[in-house]
Amino acid sequence: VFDEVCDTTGVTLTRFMNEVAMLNPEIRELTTLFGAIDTACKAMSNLVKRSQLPSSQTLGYQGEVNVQGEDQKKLDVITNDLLKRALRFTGRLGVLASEEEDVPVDLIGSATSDAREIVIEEGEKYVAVFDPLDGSSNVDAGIPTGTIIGIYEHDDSCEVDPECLADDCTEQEAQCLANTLQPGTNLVAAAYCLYSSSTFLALTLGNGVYIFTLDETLGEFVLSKPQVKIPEDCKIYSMNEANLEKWDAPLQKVVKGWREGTGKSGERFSSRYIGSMVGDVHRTLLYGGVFGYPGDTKNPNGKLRLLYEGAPMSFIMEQAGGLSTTGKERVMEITPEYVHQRVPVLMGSKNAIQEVIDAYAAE
Ligand code: P6P
Repeated sequence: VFDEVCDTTGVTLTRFMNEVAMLNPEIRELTTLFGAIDTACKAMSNLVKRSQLPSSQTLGYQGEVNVQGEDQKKLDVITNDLLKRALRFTGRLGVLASEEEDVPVDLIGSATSDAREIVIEEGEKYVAVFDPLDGSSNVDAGIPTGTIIGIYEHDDSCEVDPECLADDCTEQEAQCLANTLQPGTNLVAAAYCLYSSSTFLALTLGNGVYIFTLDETLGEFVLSKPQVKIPEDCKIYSMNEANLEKWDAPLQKVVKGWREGTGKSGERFSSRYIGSMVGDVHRTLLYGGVFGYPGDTKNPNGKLRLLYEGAPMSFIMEQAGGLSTTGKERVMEITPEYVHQRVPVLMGSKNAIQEVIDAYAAE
């Protein structure tokens, strides 16, 4: 369906979504959400760019610590509120969860200070999970940063009695009722915005990956790469090698093989790592390679969050013909037990990731 109408580069994201909605009426509400994401990404791109001006009020720290225990930069808070507002006013979302929020945020109020305040309005069809500004600590150095978004449908699989919302929901019960504990295989859409040499918006609705580039003269995202496919072979790996000695033995073996040219491909790989997931994943998607944040002896589940980093990026990677694994299982098949759960991630070119999977299977 998409190919006939949406492979023409230059088409704007607005027109792309309108044509997809015309051909697929059942996902019309989903395309409305992307109108909000389109606007929010343009606004966040502008905020990131202007944050380095002396006159900017968005520099520095908010003076708060978020649920991750990280010093919240002003930009983290501003972009989180911006994206929350943009999504909220579509009226299409029942709940959303963000890296910067400690529990899923109802759309009626602001961030719920207590899980019991989650209000799930009947009729809202979607749940959004997002990291509003991943890699924000890089902004002050002018290194690319990005926004990661996953969209789930409300599923009524949660057996918790909603009555508990009135008085004594545990956080897990609230997360269950908020439908934010779904595996990546339930994602209906995923997207990232990359604030770099250009501003890019990559998305999948489950039928391939489309990359749009912001044309600032038009003020519109225009389709620049339809039906993106990641090269099956590659010669790039992208991980924080300072942790190598703490990785699992099978992974150490494979990475050393890539370094020395003694791996399956016989090729000697180069290392490229900017320490900003969206930038590293975007390069991996286009040039081929393996991006990873593996688990190690200090952090067995690595650093990246399953719900709003690992799963949405894995969906995009798989839709582009790549693979995404923890080494032992497919990232998209893991059901989160809590909203900020971390997950080891190794994603990218099919043949290189298969080499990792085989090494773990052989241990
Ligand atoms: P390290 C940024 O802080 C981030 O969450 C991801 O964007 C990035 O891939 C990773 O952490 C970098 O972590 O430990 O290598 O600095």
